[in-house]
Amino acid sequence: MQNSEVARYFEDLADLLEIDGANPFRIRAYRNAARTIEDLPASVESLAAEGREALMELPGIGEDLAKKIIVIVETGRLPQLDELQEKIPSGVVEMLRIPGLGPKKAAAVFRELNIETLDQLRAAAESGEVASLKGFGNKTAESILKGLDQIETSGRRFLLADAMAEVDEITADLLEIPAVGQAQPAGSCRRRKETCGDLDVLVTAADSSKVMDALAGHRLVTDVLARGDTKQRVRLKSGIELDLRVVPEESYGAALQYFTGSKEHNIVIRRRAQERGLKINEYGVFRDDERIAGATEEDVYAAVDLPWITPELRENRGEIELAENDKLPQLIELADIRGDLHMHTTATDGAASIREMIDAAKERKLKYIAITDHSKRVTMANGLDAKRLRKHWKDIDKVRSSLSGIDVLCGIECDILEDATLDLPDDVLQEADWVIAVLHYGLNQPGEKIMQRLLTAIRNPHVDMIGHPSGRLLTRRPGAEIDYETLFKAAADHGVLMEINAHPSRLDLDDVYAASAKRHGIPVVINTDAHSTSGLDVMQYGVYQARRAGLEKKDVANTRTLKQFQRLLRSH
Ligand code: DGT
Ligand code: CA
Ligand code: CA
Repeated sequence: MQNSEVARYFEDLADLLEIDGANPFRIRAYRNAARTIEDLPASVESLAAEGREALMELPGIGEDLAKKIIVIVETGRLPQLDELQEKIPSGVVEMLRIPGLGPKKAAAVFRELNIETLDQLRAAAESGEVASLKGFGNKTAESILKGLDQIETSGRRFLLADAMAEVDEITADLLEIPAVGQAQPAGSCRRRKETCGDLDVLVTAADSSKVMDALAGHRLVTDVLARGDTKQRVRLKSGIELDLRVVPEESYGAALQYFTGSKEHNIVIRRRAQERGLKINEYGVFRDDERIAGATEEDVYAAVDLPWITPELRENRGEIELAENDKLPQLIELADIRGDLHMHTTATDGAASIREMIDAAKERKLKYIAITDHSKRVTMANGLDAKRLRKHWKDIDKVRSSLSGIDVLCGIECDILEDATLDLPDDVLQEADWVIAVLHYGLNQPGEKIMQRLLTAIRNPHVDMIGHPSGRLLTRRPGAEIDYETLFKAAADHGVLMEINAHPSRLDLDDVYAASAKRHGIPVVINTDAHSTSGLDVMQYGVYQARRAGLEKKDVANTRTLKQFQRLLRSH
């Protein structure tokens, strides 16, 4: 069972208890537990197998929660949750997503009007039934209808690459307006989170109405959802929504800090301010009524005795303690990358030839690459059998021997089959310069089977790296059920490297697991998995993910020279 699944039980429990009118402290305890479990680098299932004590070492997990976790892991159920679900239909829980409709109101429409689904709620709001409820009225009914429209699009998340492309274009265009001073994206986009719920942009401007008019008329924008003196919310053609905030220059740093988040990071920063007798908000840092900081982010952090913290780390996962002790990592940068060890050509499902990929890699200043086309199981992609693969390697060899300035490895992306064997025999793999093993099929198999497959690959002496370990596709499909603790232990033992696949819909390993791989001493390799020459440009997103994991240059194997890289492979 994956951590996120276990966490889900507690999130659902908290939602239901809220509708049921339970004690807020209890509700908060469950929400905190959900987050702790979600962010845990180790498998909560393995911890549960060790027993109650092991779980109780986790922050915020007491005896009661530990017992519940064990019950969930062992039985796949939580009796308390079952009871509440009997009592409260799922449609009522969904109502909590409607802005302005809290648990009390959701409970009221359910109990007084017998409404159990969002569709019934819409009908009742339109017919006037909702408005006639005690404490509701016409205004509430209208805002419920608006909220119902909104949640059709909300809850949806967007890939970072898409979100950044849009927010960067809009920000650049706003900066062209003479009235605008500074402008910058904030929120999850600035933190380079793998998916973004909405876009946040901050500007300083002498005349905010000019900025808002320009945004309303921007080519990417379709609707203005709300507009005030300093705030505007619009919807883009892509469906994502954008929050614009216009702030005074003297508040710009404080607002940037506040709206960059994460919320969890900000809560700790605010607490530090309180401990120092200060108040911190989006307008500045104040001692009594006097503003002591706010124009720049550096000033804001300095006011709470911290160095500036890079946005990628602002998740309250230990960065504040590191900053306090002057131990913030020197995070990897795109310019540190020397090689790209995962890409395809026309031999399988790539769009460019061997020669074109090599030339494109040289243009991007890469010093070495591996060409890693698919093995035969991937029939959709015209995967290579032993005979075609050997011919393909000969072709690569011909091209590389006529080239200078870049080294090219003859590689293979070899499928780990559903029956836990590899798609190509050992005598072929042995001839490769570089072997990536991956899961493509049977991702829904039970965790034990998945682990058996991954461990078989890791124990094969010819396998160098596990590619996109979970196989997830962001916003589309979850990854395989992996026990990462076991995976990383085995990889460390056998000297197998782990990939951060930089493709924007993969970013796999994710940030939490990449950090965990580092703790296990496993070098990570960031690769593009390019299927065309322009596919080589996504390296940056993999680097962002690595930065969110706190990785430094030395933690990433393909920052080394090819000689050092190959020595690393042999030493393992
Ligand atoms: P997203 O949009 O779901 O990908 O994530 P964010 O982090 O961009 O969240 P968003 O757009 O709701 O808000 C942007 C930032 O504003 C957030 O990271 C922190 C700050 N913020 C928003 N609401 C609150 C709040 O209620 N309390 C605190 N402390 N900060 C907030
Ligand atoms: Ca946001
Ligand atoms: Ca927002």
